[in-house]
Amino acid sequence: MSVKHLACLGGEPAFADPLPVGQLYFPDWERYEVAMRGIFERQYYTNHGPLARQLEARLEVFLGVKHVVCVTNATIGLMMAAEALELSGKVLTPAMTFLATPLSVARCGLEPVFCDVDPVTHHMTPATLEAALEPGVSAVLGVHLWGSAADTIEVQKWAEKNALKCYWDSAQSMGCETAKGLIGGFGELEVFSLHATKIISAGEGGCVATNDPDIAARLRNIRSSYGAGPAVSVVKTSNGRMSEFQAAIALLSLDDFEMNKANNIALREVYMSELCDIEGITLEPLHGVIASNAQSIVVRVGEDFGVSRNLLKDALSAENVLARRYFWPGVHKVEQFMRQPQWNLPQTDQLNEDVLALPIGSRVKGEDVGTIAKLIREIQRNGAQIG
Ligand code: T4K
Repeated sequence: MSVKHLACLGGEPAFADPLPVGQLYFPDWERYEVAMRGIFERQYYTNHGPLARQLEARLEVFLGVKHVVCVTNATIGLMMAAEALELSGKVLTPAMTFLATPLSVARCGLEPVFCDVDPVTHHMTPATLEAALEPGVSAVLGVHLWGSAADTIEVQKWAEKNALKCYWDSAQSMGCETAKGLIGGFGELEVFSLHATKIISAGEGGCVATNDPDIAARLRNIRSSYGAGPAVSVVKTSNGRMSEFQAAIALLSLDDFEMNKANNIALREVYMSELCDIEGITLEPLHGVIASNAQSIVVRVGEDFGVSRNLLKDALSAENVLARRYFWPGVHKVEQFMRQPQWNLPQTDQLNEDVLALPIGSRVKGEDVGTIAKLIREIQRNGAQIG
């Protein structure tokens, strides 16, 4: 594949079809068809059916927790979590996250308070939490990004010292492990996404993991009045149910987790060797994990690259390489969450300007990574014309 003539300078795109950043793995049609046939034969389509229950049992083993409650998506799971934990007032959470994190808090009538992150790991620390703590905070909502992890134990210790509840937005962290245990069993509960862009996918889906039977019972009663198990008193119920169709896809995706993880790791290695000599491009290492799902490739675009991060993104996009600025604008810059005086989050601001997620997952091949690296070099070489 030739990258002689960049598409942003009038050439043909290097890729005929878009290369997205998400995992976007779906099993072979034949396996999917068998699973769907079973649902149609049983004529049981949703409301905590046999496949949703099977998925919960398998995820309990996979995540090493006592209870998994499958839900429609992680955003709803996070909202149900705040209700199940009976939070009030303010929730302290990093601004370096996807919009769903603070939205889930605000949707429950709570106020998100943003903390900064460590510039190297991109994650919150006791020091960044301490700097942001203010009266009225009742809980910490931790976030793990990119297949890395925050220091769960230190964050929890800090939360306990300040008499705060601690729960985790682990939307991106399915199948990750820290030296202190699998992601899933930390804090009061952890919420995972099973969106199509994630390593285990239900197309659209999520789950909440907890070791606390009372929290699990509240979550099941908040999720639905159907198949909830013993009724317990909850403030509100909702509809966060996972359909049998979603559960069927997630079960097949779970079967193939190791294969998809190995594919991600192999692609990551190609990226490492292809990008290592490009001045101004740094592939962010994985932090805080002894095993990662490796589901994201995140680079920092430094000034010495010579082309701005935004121009690089646009130039790649013209080649059908759909790089993403996770997260831009920062959630603290979104109107709903702005404050006066403005949030003082210099490390998050910097990362929001520098970081770019590159394609990985089932649609990407090793040779594609070579082409992406060549494109990045070409874009750098032609910087004067592009900028
Ligand atoms: N907390 C955190 C920390 C999260 O990262 C997320 C979600 C959540 C909470 C909430 O989880 P969910 O409620 O979604 O379960 C994507 C994902 O939609 C979102 O799940 C994810 N995080 C976020 C980081 O990224 P977008 O809007 O940036 O991209 P999206 O979904 O439009 O697709 C990405 C690329 O893939 C595009 O180039 C289009 C392509 N694509 C996407 C889909 C879904 C396809 O080609 N086919 C597809 O079916 O949000």
